[in-house]
Amino acid sequence: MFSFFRKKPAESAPAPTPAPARPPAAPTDAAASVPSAPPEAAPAPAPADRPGWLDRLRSGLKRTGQSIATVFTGTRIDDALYEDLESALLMADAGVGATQALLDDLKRRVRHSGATDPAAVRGLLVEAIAEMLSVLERPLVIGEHTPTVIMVVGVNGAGKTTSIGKLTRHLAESGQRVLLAAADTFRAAARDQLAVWAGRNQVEIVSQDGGDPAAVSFDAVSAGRARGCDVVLVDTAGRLTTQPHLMDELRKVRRVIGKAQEGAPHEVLLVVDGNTGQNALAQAKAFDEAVGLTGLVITKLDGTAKGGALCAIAQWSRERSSPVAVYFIGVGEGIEDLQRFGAREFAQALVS
Ligand SMILES: Nc1nc2c(ncn2[C@@H]2O[C@H](COP(=O)(O)OP(=O)(O)OP(=O)(O)O)[C@@H](O)[C@H]2O)c(=O)[nH]1
Ligand SMILES: [Mg+2]
Repeated sequence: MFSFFRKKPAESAPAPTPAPARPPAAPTDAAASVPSAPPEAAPAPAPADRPGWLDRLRSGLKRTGQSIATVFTGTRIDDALYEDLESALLMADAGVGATQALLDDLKRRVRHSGATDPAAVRGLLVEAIAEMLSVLERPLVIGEHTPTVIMVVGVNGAGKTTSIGKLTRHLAESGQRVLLAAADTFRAAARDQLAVWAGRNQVEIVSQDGGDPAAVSFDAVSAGRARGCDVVLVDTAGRLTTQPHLMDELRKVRRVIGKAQEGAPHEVLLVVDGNTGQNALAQAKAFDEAVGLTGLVITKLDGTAKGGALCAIAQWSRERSSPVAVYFIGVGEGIEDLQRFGAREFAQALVS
């Protein structure tokens, strides 16, 4: 059965310990706290939801897929087919390295299978892409730590706050006690936006009027520990990777979270706009260098011609000592439009 995330019980189930002391900060306003159901009650989203979002992914990636699919409309498997495929993959932002690796793998599969029909080669391409992307498929694990602290980063407008809102819905519906940290302190509107999601999902939020993002994060993680929350989600301000002082600020947030809870944050998620194309890889590398990523969320896949960029990200992820996962993909603005990433589903949608 499909599950949105994996719940792992804490090894020694530590009782919530008092948070370390910090010099007094600006007042914190916490919204209503709703008692949560036991974690064991965690239901997965109804499988009936799946076709809807898959259709949206398919139609979103159509612009990527059409150019790839037209490669296989001929009658012969020849050099021209492979050349056209190479161009189509590059146009879809798969990148030079991943494109070459896919072509080599595909040719090997064609030889092995003895395929003579371009339509069969298309099926083999789906297999090759699915295998390449499989390194990115891993569920987000909640429950190894209390709370599990998830820091969310990315460039401006990537979809961080919206993705946090949607993820909160899934977590809250599964009986997880969630606390949101409004560490985007640049704009009051950012705080308000997160507060709307907190209200919608009836979860707690820690925010400050103005103030320092690291201080808000510290307060939130400390509050999460003291209140026995399962998950603390830290929303940070969008930033360009080319602005060193903003990347330094993010490093500080990460460091200070570690002071509030040893070993935290447990996940550092980069939210990437699916329309970003090849630049997605550059973003991943820059944020990884600054704060050490554990996973990605790719948003706006309901309308992009750049879906191939995931192949480039998969190649990069595979080269790391601990591969970065794509935990979720966003296929729309609605609350149900955040879904777990599936390599095969994605490969099929990309080549359909
Ligand atoms: N179509 C579509 N729109 C999305 C998706 N995810 C987010 N959006 C939209 O993208 C816009 C920006 O989303 P935010 O969540 O505010 O982005 P952000 O990264 O928090 O932005 P900043 O905090 O300003 O850096 C909003 O209009 C969202 O509704 C998605 O998966 N599909
Ligand atoms: Mg935001």
